[in-house]
Amino acid sequence: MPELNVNPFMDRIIKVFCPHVRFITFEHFLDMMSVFSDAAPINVKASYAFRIYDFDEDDMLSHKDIQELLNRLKSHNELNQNDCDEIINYVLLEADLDADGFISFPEFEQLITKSPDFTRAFKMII
Ligand SMILES: [Ca+2]
Ligand SMILES: [Ca+2]
Repeated sequence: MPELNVNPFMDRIIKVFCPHVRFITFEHFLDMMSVFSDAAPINVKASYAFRIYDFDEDDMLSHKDIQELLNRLKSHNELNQNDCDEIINYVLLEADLDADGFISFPEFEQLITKSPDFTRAFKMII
């Protein structure tokens, strides 16, 4: 699976899909592939994406989580810190409906369902 080896989220993907094993089994692999396929319901994709992006696993996406997400993508994109801050602020503004500074799963899900580009973006990032 060469494309998984270069994936910047590989450690998170393994953690989310196979939390108790050290190696990916074939069953886990099939699970992963079914989530990444077009047929998977958007709420299933959203739930996996949320857990993958919640790097400190506190069930909230914070400024720090989004920064980490962007850091991992940086090797693929030319982003400076100003661009990152702008993106983070924009994402929080769009998604943080109750303005507590964090994106909860319901807020994330809502962001995802109103964004038609999400499925494509998810397949691209993961
Ligand atoms: Ca978090
Ligand atoms: Ca919130």
